[in-house]
Amino acid sequence: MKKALISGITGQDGSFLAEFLLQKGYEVHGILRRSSSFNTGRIEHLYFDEWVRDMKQQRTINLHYGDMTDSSSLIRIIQQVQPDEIYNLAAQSHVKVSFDVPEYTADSDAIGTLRVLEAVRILGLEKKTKIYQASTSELFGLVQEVPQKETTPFYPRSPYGVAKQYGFWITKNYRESYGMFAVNGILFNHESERRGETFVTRKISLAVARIKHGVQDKLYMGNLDSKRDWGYAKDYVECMWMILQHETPEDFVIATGEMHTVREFCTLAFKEAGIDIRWEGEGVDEKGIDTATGRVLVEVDPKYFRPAEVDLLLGDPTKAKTLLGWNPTQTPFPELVRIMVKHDLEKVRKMIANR
Ligand code: NDP
Ligand code: GDR
Repeated sequence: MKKALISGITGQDGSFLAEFLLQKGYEVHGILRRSSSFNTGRIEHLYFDEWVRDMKQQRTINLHYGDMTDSSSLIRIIQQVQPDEIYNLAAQSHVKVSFDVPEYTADSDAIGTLRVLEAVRILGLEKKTKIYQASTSELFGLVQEVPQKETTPFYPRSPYGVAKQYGFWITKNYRESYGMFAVNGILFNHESERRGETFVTRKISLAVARIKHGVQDKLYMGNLDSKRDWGYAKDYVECMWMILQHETPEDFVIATGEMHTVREFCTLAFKEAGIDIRWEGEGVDEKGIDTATGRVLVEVDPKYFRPAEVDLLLGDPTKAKTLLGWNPTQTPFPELVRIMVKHDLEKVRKMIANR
């Protein structure tokens, strides 16, 4: 039985990847960081106490306390688990927040990656353990070419992007220096019903659900013109695994090849909830108005603007399609919006019912 270790297992991608690997028959281990409140909400269904495990004969995940900023914990966990595959997904992953906590972001996202690579080397596991590094389209930042592919030059635009650029290069450097199977998936934005609530798509789907159920008046947004290549997270974790199964260690862009504005996401999300909105005004004065009632449902609040913005991201997934056989259009954009809004309408409905 193959063993996989996932850092960031409690996050959006980590939870989907854990499910995927369990289904593939892996023994799955995850790194859990200490938190004063529960941070296992996305993986509770995969994690039972020992006695429940025995009773149900169910395959479960194994959790280990550790932190990306703590080398000793990473070395200890990797030594204990002796993983065949490490998926390094843990990160301070919020771009705007990285402007507020740049040093911590560099520590966890850049040096944290180095710590994982070094731990594997210190433990002499270079030939046994394959490493997947969660790289990002934020590396392209101020885009030098449209669409972006594996050869497009990087120009990160945030402390997060800069930290992830270090993570990208140190992964490649350890591959070239020590012959390790250490690879980057350069993933474009991917969303789901498990997406963190402060990322734009989930912020919208939750607000739409609350507005529909009458428990929120308005949605305040940042840059509505921003364009992203949005895919479904569940499809993307499969590709992480495929990248590690490829015969040679290579970096891959993973994207849908389709781009939409934040405004389009909003319009479609409201439509899913049966609300048609039209847009009036420009810049900070732009408003999304309910065409049926004339109520203002969306306004712009400059506090959500970023010191430096990434205006557009559009990926070219040709390499992943050709070499890995990955299908980038499994979940088309309207379907992604539908999944998220449907989920949040039900979530808010239940919340109200339980009051
Ligand atoms: P999330 O923010 O949902 O999850 C991040 C995970 O990292 C959580 O499990 C979090 O723990 C953990 N974590 C954060 N800091 C530390 C730390 N210091 N030590 C240990 N664990 C830590 O991110 P996603 O699942 O969306 O993304 C996964 C990875 O992929 C990230 O590295 C992200 O930067 C990258 N990425 C994401 C994309 C996307 O569109 N989703 C696109 C491209 C790259 P906790 O639950 O306790 O907060
Ligand atoms: P991003 O995702 O920065 O691309 O990083 P996010 O959803 O935060 O922003 C996407 C775009 O929407 C604009 N925007 C807003 N964003 C947020 N969060 N809140 C708002 O109110 C809002 N209004 C407009 C942003 O300015 C931006 O242009 C995500 C993360 O998952 C990273 O970890 C990952 O590496 C990249 O995607 C690829």
